[in-house]
Amino acid sequence: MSVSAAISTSSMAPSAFFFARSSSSSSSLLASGKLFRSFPPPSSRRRLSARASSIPPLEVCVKESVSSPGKLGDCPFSQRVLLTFEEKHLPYDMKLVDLSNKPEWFLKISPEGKVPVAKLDENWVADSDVITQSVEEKYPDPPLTTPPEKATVGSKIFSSFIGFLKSKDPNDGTEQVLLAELSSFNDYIKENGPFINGDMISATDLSLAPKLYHMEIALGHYKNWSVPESLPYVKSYMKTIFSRDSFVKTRAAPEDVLVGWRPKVFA
Ligand SMILES: N[C@@H](CCC(=O)N[C@@H](CS)C(=O)NCC(=O)O)C(=O)O
Repeated sequence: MSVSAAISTSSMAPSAFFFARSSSSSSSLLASGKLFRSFPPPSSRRRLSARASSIPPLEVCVKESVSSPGKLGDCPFSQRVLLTFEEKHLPYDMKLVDLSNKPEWFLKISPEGKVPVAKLDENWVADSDVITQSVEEKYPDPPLTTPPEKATVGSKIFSSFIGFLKSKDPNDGTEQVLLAELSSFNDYIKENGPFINGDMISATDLSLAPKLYHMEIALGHYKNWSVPESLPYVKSYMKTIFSRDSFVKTRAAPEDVLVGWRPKVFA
């Protein structure tokens, strides 16, 4: 059994296996310097190294893959938190949780049985909104705060996507609702992009991008649908964020995304 698989099925308290980490996890890559071969440039490389060695890895419980146990699964809220750690160059230590068979230690720290949960200042904190806000306060550099007036941009896309995905009637208007949300996002990015807060990626992008990733995979498969060519700014926004190093390192496998949404499609 791999170390990660052992972690995900263990009944030990997380602190008991604090050092038993997957060799491919971000913090060990940071520690070994493997991430620095070609990127980022040398100046920030030094800063990153110093930071990685001075901050102990943040513990975070995330969903385990269903198709490949021992790997990261398909929770967009977990990815949002991991993206925040990556963009802030914070080392972290993932605990993979099998949500179909939740271990006792996990239910103790997450009574609602939900991921993500992160340990901040010795307290386990639930909910990606709360976690990312607390991380921003504790580690403000680089800043990821989205100005309040821009923080709701794109916020209805996820629920519109789910409405369309679940719909059994092609004429019930759910596709049009999604298209209207995407269209207004397209106009916004055209005017204000490339990111929601302009030139720099920020917290709202990190919340929205995993949801757009799920939308692309799930609607592509279950509805043979894709973002129309008439919305080029949405398409380029997705392409830009999906190809970012932080996103590639934290994204779910497409097969997990499909398995994850299947019950909603066939409910
Ligand atoms: N509002 C929460 C939502 C978290 C959530 O719904 N997580 C899902 C996985 S993506 C979960 O843990 N569900 C419990 C389960 O599947 O048993 C957040 O932003 O963190």
